[in-house]
Amino acid sequence: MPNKKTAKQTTDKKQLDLAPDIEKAEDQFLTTDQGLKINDDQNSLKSGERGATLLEDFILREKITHFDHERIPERIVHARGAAAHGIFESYGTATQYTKAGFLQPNKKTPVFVRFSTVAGSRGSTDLARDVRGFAVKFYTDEGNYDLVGNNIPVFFIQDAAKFPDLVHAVKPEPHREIPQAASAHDTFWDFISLMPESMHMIMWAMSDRAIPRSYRMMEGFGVHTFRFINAQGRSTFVKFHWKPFLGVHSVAWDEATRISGKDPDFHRRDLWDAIESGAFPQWELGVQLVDEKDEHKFPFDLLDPTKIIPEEMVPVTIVGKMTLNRNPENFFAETEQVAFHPGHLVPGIDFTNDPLLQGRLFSYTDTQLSRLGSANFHEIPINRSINTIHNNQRDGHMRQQINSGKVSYNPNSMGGGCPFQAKAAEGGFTSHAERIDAKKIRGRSQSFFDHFSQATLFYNSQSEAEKDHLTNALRFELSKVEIPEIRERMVGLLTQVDQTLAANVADALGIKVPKSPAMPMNHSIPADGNPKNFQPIKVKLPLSESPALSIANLKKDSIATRQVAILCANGVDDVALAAMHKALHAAGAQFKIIAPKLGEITGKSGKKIKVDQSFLIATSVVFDAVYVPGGDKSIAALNKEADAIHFIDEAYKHCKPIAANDDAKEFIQNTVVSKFLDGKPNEAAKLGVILGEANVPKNFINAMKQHRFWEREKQEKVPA
Ligand code: HDE
Repeated sequence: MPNKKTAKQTTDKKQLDLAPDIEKAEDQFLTTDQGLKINDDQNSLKSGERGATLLEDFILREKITHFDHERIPERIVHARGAAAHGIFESYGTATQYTKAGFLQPNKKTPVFVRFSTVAGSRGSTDLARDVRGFAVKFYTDEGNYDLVGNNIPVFFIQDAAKFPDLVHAVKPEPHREIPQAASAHDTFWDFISLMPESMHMIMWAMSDRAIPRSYRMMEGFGVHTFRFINAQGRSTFVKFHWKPFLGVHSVAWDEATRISGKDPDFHRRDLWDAIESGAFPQWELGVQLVDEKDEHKFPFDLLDPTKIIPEEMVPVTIVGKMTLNRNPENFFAETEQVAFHPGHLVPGIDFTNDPLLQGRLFSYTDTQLSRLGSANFHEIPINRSINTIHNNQRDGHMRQQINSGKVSYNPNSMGGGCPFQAKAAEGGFTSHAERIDAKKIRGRSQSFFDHFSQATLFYNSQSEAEKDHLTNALRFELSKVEIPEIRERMVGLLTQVDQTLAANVADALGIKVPKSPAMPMNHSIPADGNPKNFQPIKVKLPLSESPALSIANLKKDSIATRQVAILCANGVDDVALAAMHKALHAAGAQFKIIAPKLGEITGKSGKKIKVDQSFLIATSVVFDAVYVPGGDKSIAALNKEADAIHFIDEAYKHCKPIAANDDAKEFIQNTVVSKFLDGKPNEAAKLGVILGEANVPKNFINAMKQHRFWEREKQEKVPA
């Protein structure tokens, strides 16, 4: 596997140009911000050794003043994130639909990608049940193109006017700033229960997609319908998809809550470590294309951001591959200061009239002005275009560019007419000349009023385990709601998605399923609107299930980068351990040796083995699978470690593959595994527990490919 050095070498030259201001302090003197060499950075200037500090100490004042101003406002949403640099390689499969330079054959374009949670603050946990942001900045030769998407292909609301309401509802309640990074509270569900248009998104947000195993194992979506424009000016509707090479995987909710305590940086660390180890995360970019003439052939509106186009109706065409191969040098300078904007376009891509998208086009520049503090935020290294900038914009806070000459207007003769406008043939951007003939109104099309059919499609498409998880998520969230009327209204809305789902949720809440939902269902009505005209309608979709919506169908035949915990102590069977090591390494998985103490252990044959973690800090929830090799002394030691027994119990509870050699049996008998599977090796194997002597590594790897054995959840609850 390439190491960090190779990773840097593979980086495109242009990527390095993006950060011309990287400061390396090696072999340099300490200086003030004015370049003055500092002689004493340990003591302030005083009137005598025990005297008061002097106001004159400009070195101290500069240091503390800068420190006082180190923080900038966090993003109003998507505050917590992690990012990486990479490269996008175009396959050139969409050239008949778009003239975008970065999508032409074999074109390579540097990218910077930021993943995020939405509701939590900068310091909140990675494992919140939440939508994940998936924002990609392509540094193209034609200017920056930002694909600012999420890991869920739809949104809560249809119109940008409702965004501040949605965000106020989900953020911590204003009187006491509780809860952090969680939607499980009154104000969120109060709003949702009055907004039936959110029901499709609620299905996704309560599904396993909202608790990903890794940023590297999520799909990404552009959400809105955009347009591709080809060289002849023809427009084709397009929806963007990112498909991860590692498949799509989630964690269990109970596990997510524990990771939040044990390692709230779990996703951030996972992304960083994968890149540092040379296991570069990869996605393919796919597009769903719809001819303009087919705009109205669907039973839903392509402009409605609460709808998908099922992949079974319009297949995804793969157009390129993205590889993340370089971690940022500095979190603040890059991950924090990067400014995305869905309005950063290149020729060949354009907007549609999706009313959510249209509102976003205003919001992103506006928010950067207060967050980054200046209209010159495009000059921050991470935001700079690799295409040179020439225009007549001048001055402002923190201007970096030194514009020479006296001409800063257009048209001009004194500057020879420069900079020139570019003809379309020269790459000048022209907006798609969409025909518009309409009255100016505030309103919403009736074609946006079907709020439930795709929610039902999503629910029906889930596996049994996913349905259970979704039901339990709703039970959990609504149990946290304190006002009974909100819970009842929500169950009423759920009856419109699926009766069994509504009944199962109602049961946990100790309430009856209402015969019909509270009326009016929709409270998003203008003052002069008639509630009757705002009732949701139901359309018939041409399919009742979409396999592409279930992550159970999105596994890959691989265990690459999976994390395995190996529990052992002095006297471990190092021959079995070496065989497992070899097999896991060959399959691309990674593992850690966990023992009672740090340092080294000695194997049965006298071999020294380095310990990676002691039971003091090790926790099963950050691993994908566990292996226990035999060795009498090692097993006797593990039997005395309550944390080792808990490790297996917890891994079993979270449905992870577990393997143990025959001579580790005595230890396994002390764990919850024996309660369910003692004397039933065949049943054990079906449930991802590999016990035995022969083929343990091979069977373990096959079990790991399944990721989780959710069938175990049907058993009596595991008290771990
Ligand atoms: Fe955003 N959104 N958003 N959003 N959004 C922001 O911009 C906004 C929406 C998304 O890693 C903000 O720079 C409005 C949909 C991502 O830096 C802000 C509306 C989708 C990120 C903003 C939406 C997104 C943001 C906050 C409804 C998926 C993080 C900080 C009209 C397609 C980007 C910032 C990053 C960030 C506004 C809805 C994705 C306030 C008004 C739909 C991934 O400008």
